[in-house]
Amino acid sequence: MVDVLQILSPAGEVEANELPEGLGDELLVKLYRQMVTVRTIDTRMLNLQRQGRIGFYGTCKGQEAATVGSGAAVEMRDWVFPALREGGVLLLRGYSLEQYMGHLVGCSLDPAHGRQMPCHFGSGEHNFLTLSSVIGTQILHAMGAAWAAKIKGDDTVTLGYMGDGATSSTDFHAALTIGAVHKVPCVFFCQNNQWAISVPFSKQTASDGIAVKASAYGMPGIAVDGNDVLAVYKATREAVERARRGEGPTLIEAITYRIEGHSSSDDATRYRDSAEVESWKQRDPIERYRAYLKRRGLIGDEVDGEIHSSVKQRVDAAIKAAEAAPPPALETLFTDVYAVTTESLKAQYRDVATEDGGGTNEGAFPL
Ligand SMILES: Cc1ncc(C[n+]2csc(CCOP(=O)(O)OP(=O)(O)O)c2C)c(N)n1
Repeated sequence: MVDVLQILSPAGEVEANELPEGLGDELLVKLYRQMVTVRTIDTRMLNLQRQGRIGFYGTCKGQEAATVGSGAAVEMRDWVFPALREGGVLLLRGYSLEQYMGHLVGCSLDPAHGRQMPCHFGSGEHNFLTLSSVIGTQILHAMGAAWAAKIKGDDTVTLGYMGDGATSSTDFHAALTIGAVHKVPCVFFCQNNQWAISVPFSKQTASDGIAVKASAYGMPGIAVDGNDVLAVYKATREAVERARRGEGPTLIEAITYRIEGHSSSDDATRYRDSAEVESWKQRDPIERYRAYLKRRGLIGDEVDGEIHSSVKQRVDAAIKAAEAAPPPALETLFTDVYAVTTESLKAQYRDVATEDGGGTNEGAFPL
């Protein structure tokens, strides 16, 4: 059995001197606020989907520590290549709640102008690729971008996420092989949430976890308690620093659990035992971290209540703004195609604008 890095005990205690470097009081509380934000959004979004107000959603519930802890360990100049559940990392990087809700609603606040599958956030401005539903592809992209950075002499690191299911893809093999051979500055981060839709981890691989696979590729492999935000932060931070020093990639396996169904289209009660879900709920990453922060005196009931209510207010306001916003402007259908809009696209715009009266200025191309 491989050693699993853990800093926070299940009761939320930390041994003296075990706190990772660089984690000051402000960042400790920020991590908590961010985990609460992700949980609040997920709960609301699943409800909104059930009410028919958004089309599709996949939650990160249970995986907040793995997501937020790893996302906080990279710098803004680094690039993130998410898998399916890392929208919270994009929020950490400054993407607004209005953009987040706008994307889910598909309105004019959506930076993708409603032309992306819902719950597939991305933003070039935030060095964050679009969430990847095509399982495994982003692992190669993360490796390739890191390799490019190395060739160019940038000191940028890439963080490539994947689920346990993605480790069975050929892209995983290719990315880790090439990444280790060329010592690229990439951190491969596997969120082992025990299920790939209805396939349990025991059917995914017969190996003793994912981290052990790293040694065959020629890189360090770290197994970490994915419900322990401090351990996740430490493991990722060290891997990022190692990559930045030119020492090559690291594979991190965060051992965690997907509490909800795979997505809003899934009924997980069809294939897994509720007792298993209940046992993981007992290891809730937010409860555990809250116990630690309270014990340290960094938050009390009052501050905790303030965090929850301010997050709720901000989420409510963002939903309201997204639902009130108009659809994306008609001309974006044409202006988003090429850097410079061609004459034939301008002519098509004029036809459509005249036909449906939806253009900003009938007959004239707006840009
Ligand atoms: C290349 C490819 N194969 C199959 C699918 C169908 N599919 C969608 S999600 C999923 C499971 C993903 O599991 P995992 O990588 O563990 O991520 P998780 O959903 O658990 O976060 C599969 C097989 C897909 N989207 N892409």
